[in-house]
Order: sequence, then C-alpha cells, then structure tokens
Amino acid sequence: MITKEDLVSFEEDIKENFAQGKIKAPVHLRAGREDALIDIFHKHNISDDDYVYGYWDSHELALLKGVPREEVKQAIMDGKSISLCFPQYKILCSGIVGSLMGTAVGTAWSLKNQKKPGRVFIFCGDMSSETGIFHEAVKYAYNYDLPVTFIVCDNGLSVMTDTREVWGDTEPWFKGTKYESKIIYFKYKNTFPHSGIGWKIKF
Ligand SMILES: Cc1ncc(C[n+]2csc(CCOP(=O)(O)OP(=O)(O)O)c2C)c(N)n1
Repeated sequence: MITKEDLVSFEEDIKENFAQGKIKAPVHLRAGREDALIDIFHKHNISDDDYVYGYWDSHELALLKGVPREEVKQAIMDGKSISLCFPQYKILCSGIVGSLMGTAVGTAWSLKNQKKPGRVFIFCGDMSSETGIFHEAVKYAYNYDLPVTFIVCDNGLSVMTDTREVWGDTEPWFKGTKYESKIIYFKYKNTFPHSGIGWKIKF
C-alpha cells in the first residue's frame, strides 16, 4: 500500500535528480495533496479494472494506480514526466490542458455499453475545470449517467495566475449545481512551484 511518506519521498527524489540536471525535460512536482489523493483512491477502491487519466502532474497518480516506483521513475528520467502513460496499468496522462476529457467520457461510455467492469477517474486542476471542454464532458457524463468521476485538485493557480481572479468568482462554476454529483473537489497548497524547482524554466 502506498503511503504519504512514499509519495513525498518519491517527489523529493525526482526533485534531486532534476536539480542535478539528470532529467532533460520538464517536471511538475506536487506536495500537499497526498492525504486527499490517498483518501480518494481508498474510498473509491480504485483498482485494476479502473482507468485513471491525469495531466502533467501525475507522478502520485501513477504510484497510487499501482505502477512500480522504479517504472515511474524510469519514465520520468526518460523525459516523460509530463505525459506518463502506462496502458497496462490503465493510467494515461497528457501535457495538454483540456485534452483527455472526451477520452475519459468515451472510455466510460464504452465500459457502460459493453457492460465491462471498471470506472474512469480523471484528475485535473482548478483552471482545467473552468475550461469549456470540462463543462461539456461533465454535462454529457451526467446526462448518460456514465461511470466517470472528475477530480478537481484546486491549488488556486494556473501556473502563476490566480484562477478565481480570472473568472471573477470565489467558487468553481459547478459549486451548487447538479453536476457536483460527478465531481470530487478539494483544495490544497502546492509547496512546489507549478513546474520545476524554482529555478530554470517555468511552463
Ligand atoms: C492547451 C494548453 N495551453 C497551455 C498549457 C500550459 N499549461 C500547463 S499547465 C497550465 C495550468 C493549468 O492550471 P490548472 O488546471 O489549475 O493545473 P495545476 O495548477 O493543478 O497544474 C497551463 C496553462 C498547456 N499545457 N496546454
């Protein structure tokens, strides 16, 4: 079983390797949401039959989905941190904001209509959850009662931009709507920068 300490030490290890210039690609480290993620994986019993989709910041998701630590680390060392994909473990990630929303809904549609076991869990950030494609995907999933859950990890920022200031609201758009039944939402403070380790390029 993956513990908070496992997740923290993994990110610290990647930070060290990045600092030494051993990773020739961007990394997006995360800290401060370990308990929330562990809780979601446990509470929803996310297991082998389930699909997990994520974005540029998915080291923790890969570990929690059951990809061995060394395999995740090797992929990151090979420059794939931003789009970790381990199809055999049913975890697929992309570095493109808004991508994968339709893929997640399509996977859920297929599982439901083919009467296959498994559900879909897609993890994204607060700014991603304000995009049109997120809204459309949630509406469609709600209407057809598809086995997909959208998890919004709210760190308040999109790179260095204040998400709430952009949209002029103190709450995400879905707060208080019927669509909340398809969404898990939590706030956290990321103690790492959006990408990298505070020096070198941010993007
Ligand atoms: C289509 C596209 N536009 C811009 C970017 C650059 N970008 C990467 S992450 C990010 C911020 C997204 O913010 P949020 O969804 O809140 O994610 P988090 O802060 O959790 O990383 C942006 C703008 C991108 N990856 N893809």
